Amino acid sequence: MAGPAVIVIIAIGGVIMLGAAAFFVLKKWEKIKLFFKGKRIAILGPEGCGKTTLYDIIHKGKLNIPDQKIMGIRLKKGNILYMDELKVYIKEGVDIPGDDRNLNEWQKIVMESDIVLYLFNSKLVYDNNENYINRIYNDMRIFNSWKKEKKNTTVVLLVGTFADHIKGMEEKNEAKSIIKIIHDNINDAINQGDIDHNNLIIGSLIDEENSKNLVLAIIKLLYKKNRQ
Ligand SMILES: Nc1nc2c(ncn2[C@@H]2O[C@H](COP(=O)(O)OP(=O)(O)O)[C@@H](O)[C@H]2O)c(=O)[nH]1
Ligand SMILES: [Mg+2]
Repeated sequence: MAGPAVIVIIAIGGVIMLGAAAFFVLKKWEKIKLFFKGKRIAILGPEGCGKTTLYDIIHKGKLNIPDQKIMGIRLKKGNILYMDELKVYIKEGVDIPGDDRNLNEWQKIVMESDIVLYLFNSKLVYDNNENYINRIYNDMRIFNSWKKEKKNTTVVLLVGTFADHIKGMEEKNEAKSIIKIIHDNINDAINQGDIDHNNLIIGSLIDEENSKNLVLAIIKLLYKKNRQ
């Protein structure tokens, strides 16, 4: 069996191809560091969606960007991005249990963060799993009610993981229609959370290569958003 290769990480609003996000982040690394310095990031989401895995990468990860030619420009060999240079305060992913337990704790975490990375299993959303989608909807509804109440400006990014479990994601055009289905399936949740429709990234944490691309896509999206 061929190993999983999810080579496209897609953000609504644009396909972030393998390499393109790496190129962007490498080029802007100094500015990106300035942007992220001191930011408080929380990783939340249902159990098993990859929070601890992502935390480990952002907390202490090293992203090795291999020698490659992108858009006609050859990157230098041996570029390593050290994630701890971002100097973010990152809260290890906390499981949101899907019921009303610990609501005060979630509220505190959401309200005290500049950025919330809300992870979810994109395969379950793609399969239109009603319970799972309702649950995301509910979480977004609650987040939004807190945000409104406190006039809070926390940015919520929806990060779908487990794209490697979806057949067809390794092919660019097919991946585009898959992402559209995922987007449609959580459209109500996005609206309920009053979340920017561009704040949706789908990828995988199955291996180093995929994780790297997902993290780069997250960094690129957050940085670009800030520049708008
Ligand atoms: N195939 C696949 N496995 C993943 C992905 N993300 C996380 N995992 C695995 O799922 C399990 C749960 O991940 P973990 O980070 O502990 O999830 P948490 O409960 O949200 O902290 C671990 O065995 C991970 O290696 C993914 O995108 N694809
Ligand atoms: Mg965990």
